Amino acid sequence: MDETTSFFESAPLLKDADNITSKLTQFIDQNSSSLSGSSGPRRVVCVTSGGTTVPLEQRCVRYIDNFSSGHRGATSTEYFLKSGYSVIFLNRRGTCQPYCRSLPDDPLLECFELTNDSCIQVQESHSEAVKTAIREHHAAVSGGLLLKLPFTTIFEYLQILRLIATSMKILGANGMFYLAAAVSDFYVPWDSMAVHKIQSASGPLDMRLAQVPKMLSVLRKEWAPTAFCVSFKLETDKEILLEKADKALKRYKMHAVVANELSTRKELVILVTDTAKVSVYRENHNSDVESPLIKLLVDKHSTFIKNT
Ligand code: 9Z3
Repeated sequence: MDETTSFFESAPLLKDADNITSKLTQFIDQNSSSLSGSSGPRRVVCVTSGGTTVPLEQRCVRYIDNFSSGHRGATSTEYFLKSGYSVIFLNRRGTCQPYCRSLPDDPLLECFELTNDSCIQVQESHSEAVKTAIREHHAAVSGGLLLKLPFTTIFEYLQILRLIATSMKILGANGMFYLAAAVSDFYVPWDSMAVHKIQSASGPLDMRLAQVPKMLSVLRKEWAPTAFCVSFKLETDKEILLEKADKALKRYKMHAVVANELSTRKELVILVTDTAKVSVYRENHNSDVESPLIKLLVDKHSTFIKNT
């Protein structure tokens, strides 16, 4: 049995799989039969966002996590929607959500106040931000243009990604994958994982982590062979970033790889394709690097559709 098959066969059953599949079928049916302005059939992008956790116990008390805030995925989702795409937002529970960036960290407690007669009202200082967030989010969700699917663990993430990819197959070249989630490279296979909380009385913990199978290959070859695929490469050492991004582009046959360095990821990304490496900067401190990045990717996707 290959690594990918054994990952899925031993993964815990995805709760809610039927519900997710029916939401996906409905979303894709609706979007594949609708037109986007004058530019032909509506394009659908799956944006992945936030980090995956790696549970250490089946009845999970402890897990390994990573830094990802979900800002890239949430911001990019807004720009894809603005560009006329429909978005399947596969996001880590509790991370940054589209249209919530201009709200305070605890919007419920910080945006609202009680009036003298115990009614709830929006505080004047947050009123514009709250109205815009509600209006734009509501328009996207109720218009059938944004489907949000949450995950927590690496098992949930990869199982839902597979469901999304296989349901997006019918979109052909109009489908895009924008894989911004920070996916764990290592995990504890479910069948070798402790069932109960690991006991500290047994002394120091030695643990061997298995490698997560490289799903980018499987996505390109089997799950979504006709879609436009963009993956991300993150490094902390900028000396090796471009070389690694180039390797990923070739090894996984991506159409583009977005290379970014941890400390500058909000200011600069480098779009690597087989013909060029383009540095993409945010315009100023108040703008988003995702704005020019999504513009470039939309153009590349258009060329890809034309040539397919
Ligand atoms: C990224 O590189 C994203 O841009 C960030 C965004 C995770 C840095 P934030 O969520 O950060 O806005 O805080 N995502 C991909 C990271 C990743 O795991 N890439 C793998 C790799 O580098 C390939 S799939 O090996």
